[in-house]
Amino acid sequence: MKPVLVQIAPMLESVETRLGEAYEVHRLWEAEDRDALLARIGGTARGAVTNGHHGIAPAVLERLGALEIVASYGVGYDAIDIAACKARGIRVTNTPDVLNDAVAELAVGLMIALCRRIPQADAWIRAGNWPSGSLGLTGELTGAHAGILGLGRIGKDIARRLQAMKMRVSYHGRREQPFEPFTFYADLAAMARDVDWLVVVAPGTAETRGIVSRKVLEALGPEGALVNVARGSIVDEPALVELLASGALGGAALDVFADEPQVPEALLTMENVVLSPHQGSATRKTRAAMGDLVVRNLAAHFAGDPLPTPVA
Ligand code: 8YV
Repeated sequence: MKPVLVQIAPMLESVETRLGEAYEVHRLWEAEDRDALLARIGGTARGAVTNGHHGIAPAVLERLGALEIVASYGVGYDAIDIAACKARGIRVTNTPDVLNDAVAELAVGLMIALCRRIPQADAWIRAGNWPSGSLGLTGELTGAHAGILGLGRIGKDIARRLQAMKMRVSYHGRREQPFEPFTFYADLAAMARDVDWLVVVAPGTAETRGIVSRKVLEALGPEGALVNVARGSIVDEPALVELLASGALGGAALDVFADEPQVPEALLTMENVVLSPHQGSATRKTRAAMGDLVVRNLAAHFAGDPLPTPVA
């Protein structure tokens, strides 16, 4: 008999096919009556598959009495109650490293898009404006100073790419990393004051909630820009919107938001903002690698082998 899995959110089709071959998969998000499905499989589902955005709701976790493992298709596990899983002996896995390049690439792409006004340029040509005018001059990344909030695995990949763009790179995090060739700031607001770009790539935790505060955004200032490829919860979003509108903050390139998929309406009409719908890891190659890790974690668990990438 195949082990029973509950799948909480969609994944790449090829990964779903592999899961279907090895497990009896129940697709929770598609169920007409989720309550009824949970009642039916609550006593037999040994695994749950989810993603970084959906995680697993406490009310769902509670209903799955036979759960042994939650395998998440993403690196961030802020939407999974790790303590509750640990208390019940439920293993949790994520997909670190395989998405570093894709997320770093998007971070740099958003910076170039914002700075060189690529979305505006594209829209301007499409609107037939070129024969009768000029788009005007833009800023440039070369020579500018970037501050990375969270010099973890993805943060380092962003930092290296920004160095290749001939930028100066500093960072703020819980601790100094003396072997990294970037300047450490113990104080986030002090770093924000000194840099042109503040790049948020820290994990979404209780500690990082709201640390990009109004004070930090004001320190970044009218010539500064915020980039967020991590979690919306890290930034005071109402303050961000207000400061962008007043010009007290220069610009923002955002892949993540506090209440996804809702985006503050005011941002939609702002010229100094580039928006992206949480696409950091969303490439065919990276999603396939993430899916492969999910499949391998589950297979290891059910074979009684060590988990490739356990969180808990
Ligand atoms: C994805 C992410 O949005 O890895 C994460 O933490 O936020 C993203 O890679 C998601 O987990 C994939 O569905």
